[in-house]
Amino acid sequence: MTASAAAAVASLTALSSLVPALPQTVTNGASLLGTLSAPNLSVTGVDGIVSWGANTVSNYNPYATDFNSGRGGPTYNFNIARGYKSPDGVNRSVILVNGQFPGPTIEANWGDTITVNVCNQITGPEEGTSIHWHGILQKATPWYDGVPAVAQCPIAPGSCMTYSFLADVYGTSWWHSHYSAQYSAGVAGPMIIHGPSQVEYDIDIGPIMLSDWFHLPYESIVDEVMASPPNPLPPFSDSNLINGKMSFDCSQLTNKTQQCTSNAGLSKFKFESGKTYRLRLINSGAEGIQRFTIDDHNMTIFANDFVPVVPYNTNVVTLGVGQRTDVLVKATGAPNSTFWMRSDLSPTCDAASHPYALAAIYYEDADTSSVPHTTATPYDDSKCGNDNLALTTPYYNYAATGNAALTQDLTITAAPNASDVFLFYVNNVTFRANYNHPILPLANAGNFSYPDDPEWAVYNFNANASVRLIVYNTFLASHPMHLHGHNFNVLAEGFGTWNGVITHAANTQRRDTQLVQGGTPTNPAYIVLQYNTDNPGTWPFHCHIAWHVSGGLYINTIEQDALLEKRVIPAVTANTCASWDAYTAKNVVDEIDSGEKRMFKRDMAIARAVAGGR
Ligand SMILES: *[C@@H]1O[C@H](CO)[C@@H](O)[C@H](O)[C@H]1NC(C)=O
Ligand SMILES: *[C@@H]1O[C@H](CO)[C@@H](O)[C@H](O)[C@H]1NC(C)=O
Ligand SMILES: *[C@@H]1O[C@H](CO)[C@@H](O)[C@H](O)[C@H]1NC(C)=O
Ligand SMILES: *[C@@H]1O[C@H](CO)[C@@H](O)[C@H](O)[C@H]1NC(C)=O
Ligand SMILES: *[C@@H]1O[C@H](CO)[C@@H](O)[C@H](O)[C@H]1NC(C)=O
Ligand SMILES: *[C@@H]1O[C@H](CO)[C@@H](O)[C@H](O)[C@H]1NC(C)=O
Ligand SMILES: *[C@@H]1O[C@H](CO)[C@@H](O)[C@H](O)[C@H]1NC(C)=O
Ligand SMILES: *[C@@H]1O[C@H](CO)[C@@H](O)[C@H](O)[C@H]1NC(C)=O
Ligand SMILES: *[C@@H]1O[C@H](CO)[C@@H](O)[C@H](O)[C@H]1NC(C)=O
Ligand SMILES: [Cu+2]
Repeated sequence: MTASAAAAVASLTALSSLVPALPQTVTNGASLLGTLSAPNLSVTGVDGIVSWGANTVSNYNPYATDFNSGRGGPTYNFNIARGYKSPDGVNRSVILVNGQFPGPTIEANWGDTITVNVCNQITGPEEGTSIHWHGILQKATPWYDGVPAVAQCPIAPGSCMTYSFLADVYGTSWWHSHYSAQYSAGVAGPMIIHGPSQVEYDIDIGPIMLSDWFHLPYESIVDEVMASPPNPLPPFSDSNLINGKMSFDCSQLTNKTQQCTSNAGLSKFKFESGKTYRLRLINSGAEGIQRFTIDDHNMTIFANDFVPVVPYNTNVVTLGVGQRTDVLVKATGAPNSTFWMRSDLSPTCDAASHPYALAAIYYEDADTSSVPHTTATPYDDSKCGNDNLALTTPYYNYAATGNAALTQDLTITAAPNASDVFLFYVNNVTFRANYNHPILPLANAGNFSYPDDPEWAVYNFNANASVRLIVYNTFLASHPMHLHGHNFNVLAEGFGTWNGVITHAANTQRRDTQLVQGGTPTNPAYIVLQYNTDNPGTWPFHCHIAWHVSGGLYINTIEQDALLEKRVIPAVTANTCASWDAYTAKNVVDEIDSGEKRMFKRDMAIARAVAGGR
């Protein structure tokens, strides 16, 4: 712990009471998350559906069952607009859905159809947007995956788009903007799909979003990331939030002109002695690996991402960006007790100025403004990766089916380009989005030739029935690698060259995001992933660190191209391109960023002005 970070935690624990200095509306807008009024979620699903129909337990395997409840599902309206919020007491410009930070929680039952009307009301300045439903397979609707330049054009300023998709898997996830690093400005929220559970618990305490936080607008961070030297360091996050809340010590503020209030307020949770709780942990941050602990309490992990696992006990949960873990916690404290819940941006793995997030847990007889005096659980911070693969076994067997039909090596490198801008490369290609020509409609029309090749970074796997990705990371920091449209089996991880040995070959770890550790060109770190290409579509595979995506650490995969050509894409996709084309015809686009981002000239002017003031 650095001296200043320790001092910040000490100043909180030294308080005589935890009374927030700012109202919830100023820190989090219309969101209730992190307050004692946040509802517990129903343990019997939306509308109290306790029985999952005629499904037998083996049919609960979400990856072997195409389950449609046939009962429709919820509709949400998302209005995306700029605003100002002070989640940690520092007032900054944000972009929010319905004025909420974190954004609204989507809740549905397994097999329901989720409909979301998304309207882009981002002005001053305007920019595009698009929402990705992280972890949803989108087997019936690959065009609703929400990645601009892939499944659709960005939703143009002033336009709306309706997404409608099956809740085809169940568990804990989140939705977020996939336009550049826009989600780190606040465009993200939980997505809970209720389904069968292999464990029992009394209370579902709901989503717990863990996110690093920056005091600058995301555009200026992207600008810094994409700038030529002297800017060799990654951007350091300024805070760490639990459900969008943490208190920042204003004496630590680097930009003294920013409006800051100390003791803004922490997230609070209620426990009742003797009960068992379900916590849904989500790393919704931009960069950092989170280490989640609760003082004097152990946890039982029973799902990773959308994959139920054989329960195992731990005292720390590690989450790379994009990952989720469901845990059970036994409320073993006395009725009058209080404890700290903590999430640390890993001191070993992350670039964080104030890495320690705190929230308070109050048992039923405790005073809910009292300050916990408990001690942090020590943990092993040496591995910038996930729990060892040998620890994790999917609850439903989903072994990789033998040797894959196609093996694709993917080597991650990082280097300055000819203009001295530091970029990431996968097999020597740094990705650049072309928002006006998404590859899904092109592939559907039989067009697999890309005018700007190789920068669209497309891997067409054709009709190969399964694919094995061997990802070698020669960069010193780890990457949370996320595949859309699938959960993959994780066959192995290590350093050097994979020797072909599979961990738990009969039933390997499985999820949609997996950390590959940091490596070097001579001793790269690797992960070996395998999946069946049973989802004709265009599926991005990328690092989930916002700044690394901006730097081009991203590829597009196409699978079952012949089947994809036979599908009928609804007009809504073409409509996004019609309005985006009309918008960009009137607004000059300046391509300063190699990732999921095209900045407009005036965004750039603002970003440069902000950066210039430093
Ligand atoms: C959630 O459940 C806890 C019991 O664990 C209870 O004390 C609390 O009041 C509930 N929260 C709400 C908002 O009902
Ligand atoms: C935050 O800053 C904005 C822009 O300066 C200002 O309009 C808003 O009132 C500030 N918020 C608070 C709570 O002071
Ligand atoms: C947590 O688990 C460890 C290992 O099983 C055990 O030693 C420890 O006492 C447990 N702590 C609590 C608070 O239950
Ligand atoms: C909690 O209750 C125990 C047992 O009655 C008592 O010893 C302790 O002082 C109480 N603690 C607080 C914070 O009230
Ligand atoms: C990338 O470039 C290096 C250096 O030119 C070369 O050795 C390597 O084979 C290339 N890798 C791929 C996958 O093309
Ligand atoms: C394929 O699409 C690209 C991008 O829109 C276009 O430039 C090219 O002409 C198309 N090729 C064919 C054969 O239609
Ligand atoms: C599998 O992929 C390889 C390499 O891209 C390709 O040559 C082959 O045609 C593909 N096989 C099928 C059945 O599509
Ligand atoms: C280097 O990358 C930046 C950012 O993507 C781009 O603007 C610039 O044109 C690139 N330089 C060269 C020589 O390709
Ligand atoms: C400092 O904060 C002020 C007020 O939010 C802002 O206008 C300015 O751009 C910031 N400067 C830097 C260098 O971040
Ligand atoms: Cu990365």
